[in-house]
Amino acid sequence: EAHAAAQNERTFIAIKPDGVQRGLVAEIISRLERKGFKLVAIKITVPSKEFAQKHYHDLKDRPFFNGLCQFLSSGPVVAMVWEGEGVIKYGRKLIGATNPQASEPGTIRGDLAVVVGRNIIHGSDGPETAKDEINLWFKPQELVNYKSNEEKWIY
Ligand code: RTP
Repeated sequence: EAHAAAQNERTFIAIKPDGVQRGLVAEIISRLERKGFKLVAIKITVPSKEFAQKHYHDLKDRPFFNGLCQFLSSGPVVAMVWEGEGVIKYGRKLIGATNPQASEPGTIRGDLAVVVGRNIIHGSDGPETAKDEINLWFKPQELVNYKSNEEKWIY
């Protein structure tokens, strides 16, 4: 009760084209759902290259930027917003280190991916990027507010 505001924290998580093509959508959603986080927005979309460049604008000076944007726009992406206390930071913990060779077993990338260029999933790295990425990928009316019956057992 006292932490009601904290429970409304939101992050942007996307299953990249490799994760979708490999049939890992349900597996990934399941892990976030079983943890106790709440899905408040979801869609499948093929982003344009321009859109991918906007999403990854912070990385525009990196050598892999072009290939990364090319890849993100190469097929369907499952874009989601997840909600819950600590979801930004713990979401990244569930996802695992950027390079799957360094991701711990038990994490999404540790269990399901092998190389950094095909690491199947993205998660916002902080409150500011979470806000920006949610606004980039979703219209406000695509975010759904609801109470789940399980919340009183999670919090
Ligand atoms: P993400 O944003 O996708 O969750 O990844 P991250 O914060 O863990 O990593 P970041 O450094 O922001 O990199 C974004 C994505 O770029 C690709 N990448 N490729 N050396 C490479 O070829 C390289 N380094 C990064 C990865 O797909 C990474 O997730």
